[in-house]
Amino acid sequence: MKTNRARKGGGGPKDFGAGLKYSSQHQNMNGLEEGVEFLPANNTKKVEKRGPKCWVVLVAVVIGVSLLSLLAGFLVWHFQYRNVQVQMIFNGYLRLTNEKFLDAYENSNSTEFVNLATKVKEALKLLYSGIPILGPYHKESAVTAFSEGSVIAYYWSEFSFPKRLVEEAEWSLAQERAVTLPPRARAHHSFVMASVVAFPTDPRMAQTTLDNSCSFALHARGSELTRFTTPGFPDSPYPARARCQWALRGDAGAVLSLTFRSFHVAPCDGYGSDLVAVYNTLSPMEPHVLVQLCGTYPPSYNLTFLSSQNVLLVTLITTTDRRHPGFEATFFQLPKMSSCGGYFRQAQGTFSSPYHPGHYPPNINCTWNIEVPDNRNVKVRFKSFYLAEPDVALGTCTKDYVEIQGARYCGQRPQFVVTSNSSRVTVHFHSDQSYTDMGFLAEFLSYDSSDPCPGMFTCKTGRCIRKGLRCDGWADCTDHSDELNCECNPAHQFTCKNKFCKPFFWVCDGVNDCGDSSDELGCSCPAQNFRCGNGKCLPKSQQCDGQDNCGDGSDEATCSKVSTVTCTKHTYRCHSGLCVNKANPECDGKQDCADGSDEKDCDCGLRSFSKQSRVVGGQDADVGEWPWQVSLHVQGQGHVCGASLISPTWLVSAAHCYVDDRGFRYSDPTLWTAYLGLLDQSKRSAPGVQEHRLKRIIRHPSFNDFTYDYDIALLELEQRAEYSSVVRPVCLPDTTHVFPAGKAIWVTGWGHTKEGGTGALILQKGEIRVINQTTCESLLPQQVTTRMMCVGYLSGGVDACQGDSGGPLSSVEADGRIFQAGVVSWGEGCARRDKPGVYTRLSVFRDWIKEHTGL
Ligand code: 4AZ
Repeated sequence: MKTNRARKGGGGPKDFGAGLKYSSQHQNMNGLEEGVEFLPANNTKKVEKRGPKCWVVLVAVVIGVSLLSLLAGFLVWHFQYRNVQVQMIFNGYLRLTNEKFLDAYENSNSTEFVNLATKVKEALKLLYSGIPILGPYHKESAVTAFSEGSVIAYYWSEFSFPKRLVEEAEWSLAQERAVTLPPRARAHHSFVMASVVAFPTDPRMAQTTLDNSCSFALHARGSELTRFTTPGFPDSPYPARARCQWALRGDAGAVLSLTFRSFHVAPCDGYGSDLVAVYNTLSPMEPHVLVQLCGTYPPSYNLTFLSSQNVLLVTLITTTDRRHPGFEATFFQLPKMSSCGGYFRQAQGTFSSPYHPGHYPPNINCTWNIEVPDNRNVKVRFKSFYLAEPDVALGTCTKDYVEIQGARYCGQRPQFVVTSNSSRVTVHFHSDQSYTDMGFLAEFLSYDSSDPCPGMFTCKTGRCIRKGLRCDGWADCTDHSDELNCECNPAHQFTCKNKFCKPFFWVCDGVNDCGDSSDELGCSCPAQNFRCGNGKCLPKSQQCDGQDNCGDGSDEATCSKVSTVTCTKHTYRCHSGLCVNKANPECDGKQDCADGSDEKDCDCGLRSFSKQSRVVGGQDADVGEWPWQVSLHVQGQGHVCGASLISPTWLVSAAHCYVDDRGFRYSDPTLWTAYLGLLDQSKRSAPGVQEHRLKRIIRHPSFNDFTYDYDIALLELEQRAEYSSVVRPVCLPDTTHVFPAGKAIWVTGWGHTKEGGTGALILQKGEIRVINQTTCESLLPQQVTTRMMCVGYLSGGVDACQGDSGGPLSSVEADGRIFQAGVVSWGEGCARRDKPGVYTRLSVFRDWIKEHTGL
């Protein structure tokens, strides 16, 4: 039940509270006057001498006064609170079973509309008058629209209830009712209303508050797209404090498909933010809402919604004064699906929820009966799965779900497999009346029951993995079943307390690899000691004392009180020359330096799309998701390397990209073209993409073409880049900036999607983790220098590859800002196990960058 209903009159809980307080104070004062006035406060003896009689009188008076207060309080509560009137608007719909729909009913100014609306209003009044909990409190009703399907009338009714009756009334209005009213004198038939229901309305969306200039009715034309936008889109922001609605209709028997093509509303920040809602009816009834949207969505995010009948209502409530362009949407009608689901009698195939990857419609049930050849079993693999609804507890699946073999699946799930022990399986999909999602894409396969994964290991989830991955310390099965019941190899594996096996070099590396921390036990320092990042033990008293006692700065990195300390190579130096004992204080939204220099030059590391999409079937990046990513092309060769934008004129890249090779002069800036704001290599002239020539290439003078040490270059653009929603700079980390082991970082690029493969057309993104430097050195012996860092997964799978070189490693830091942690440099192959990618550590080069660019 919402708490912010309109309150009529001056009553309500707040007033009640104040009233009670006042009356009890008043009573108390009277009482105290009698008891205290004659007793000087400092004369305790005198108090004692007055004896028990006086004391009893005083207590009696206080008790009496308290009782009186209680009684008064109760009366105030009874009259002011229990009887306080609460004004409520309910939105509802009802079906007129024996009326024919006329086109004129779509126009609320037509005589036909007005006549039928009057009849409905009278009927509602009559209906309410027969219900004791509603009748006396009904104030007014109005019909807002009619739609087809016999005739559906959408209406609102206003009530003014005593507060104590609200819940009962709400319940009563949510019950479906049918009413037959007797024929009127000149009418030929009775007036039959079925399915009369209503629900409390967000008071901000009550019809009475609707701005007529922002209320639109649109009817789909054939199967053509009809476009609509928020007022002023895209040149001016939508109005502040607006209440807008778009009533969308199609022909009888059709359903509607609505797509938001562009969506930029104020960021979602809880109740009170701007909100767009889509309803599967023409009334803003919460139980029929399909989606509530706020914030910004990149264009690649699927915002297509299907209705279950021929109407949809889109509403916009704005409570903020923030300036945002709003949305652009299109809709069209299509014939209602006669059935969904089906019969498959084949060895393999695919199926999906209706309209996938668009949002499936509400109120739908589909069943797929799958039968593979008799001697085989069947398994179903869900490749993408989005059946999430707000307020559904994980594992309960009470709303939308997929049911297979008695088990229900819902929510958002990574790829999973359901296996059947027979040649048949039935998959049932159910969506309820509210909130829809993108649904699922599934494939079914037949397998030999005696050997479900020929030559491979079968995870308990049904997935097949290479036999060599069993008991290797990495959970390759999502349920860890490949790492259960293992005999660890004592030569190179550590046995965790929970019996998992992990490589020895992960023990005491500061990362809980076992999951039960047993690999990190016994590594700690004695009591009252602090363990440095480099493993050294120090007395706790030396932590945060302003001295770098560890030698790696870790004892001064996380101190609750930021203070000015002696400068070391691990403390951040403010412009004033003073140092602070806080890790990564730059651009974190808090001023740590007295001169504010840690928060200066912070126009970096922010992307324009506040809402990032879920990854659907792959790792394609979204437009504007990595606005500092640059693609460097060489004449006649296309994309060769990546780079990152750090200012309007400077890019950071890898030195090895600009070394002359086999007679080709890669060091010549005139051969290169930089593409900024690019997502798809095949769309280099797409809107927003900027093409720039290079003026200068500065390779690091210490770059070693054999070891790839100092693999960094600065590229100067001939013309200034123009910042936009898809072109923005990344933040550069200070020399002292720490990207700790285990931190998740993103790598992006158009490089090969597998070793020896081909480059990607769409910018790819992959989430990888910072690997401890000692582990990095032991995995790539004699090859790693302090200018390099390993980032990736030792299990392999996600990595940079050929063509990603020069591109950025983007790390989301405090305050949501993105700092570049590294530059893609080299690796032993791509995505191999125990061979993470190697990156140029950018923080090492902060001063060198400043020296050459002034940044
Ligand atoms: C390359 O050739 C390359 N796996 C870049 C990164 C990695 C391997 C190769 C890391 O540009």
